[in-house]
Amino acid sequence: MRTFLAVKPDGVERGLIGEVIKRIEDKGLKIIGLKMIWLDREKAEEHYAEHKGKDFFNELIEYITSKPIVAMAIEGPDAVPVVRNLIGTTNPAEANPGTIRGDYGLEISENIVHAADSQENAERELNLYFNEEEFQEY
Ligand code: FUP
Repeated sequence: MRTFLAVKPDGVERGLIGEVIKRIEDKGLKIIGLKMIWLDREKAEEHYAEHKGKDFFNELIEYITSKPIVAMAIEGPDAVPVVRNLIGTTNPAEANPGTIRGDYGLEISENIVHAADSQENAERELNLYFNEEEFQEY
């Protein structure tokens, strides 16, 4: 199974790219695609389309376009739920210690990482950030 993860602007700025990669690799998952990109507003709104109209939407778009992100395609058994468990719950203040958000975050608006929450969203997000030929099978 494949999933999509991104280190968000606060994670990039705080120098947590390596820490996030380390946790994915330590778990035994395989990174098959990796790139740093600076989202424009249009792409950010497409990514977060499900949240359009919510009170935090504008702040979310401003934040996710404020600095580069690091996008990853990850492969492994049950990759979608396994990666969701690695990152922890959405609000870092409530996320369990041992998870990325639980260990490094305090604010819901700056929660360090994003990961797809279903197989359907994983496919959608992988297609948004990568072309199939960019994946390395090894
Ligand atoms: P997640 O899948 O864990 O990233 O969480 P959601 O898809 O529910 O939310 C997407 C992003 O919106 C979160 F990463 C942070 C932001 N958000 C807020 O800023 N305030 C909220 O009340 C909910 C989400």
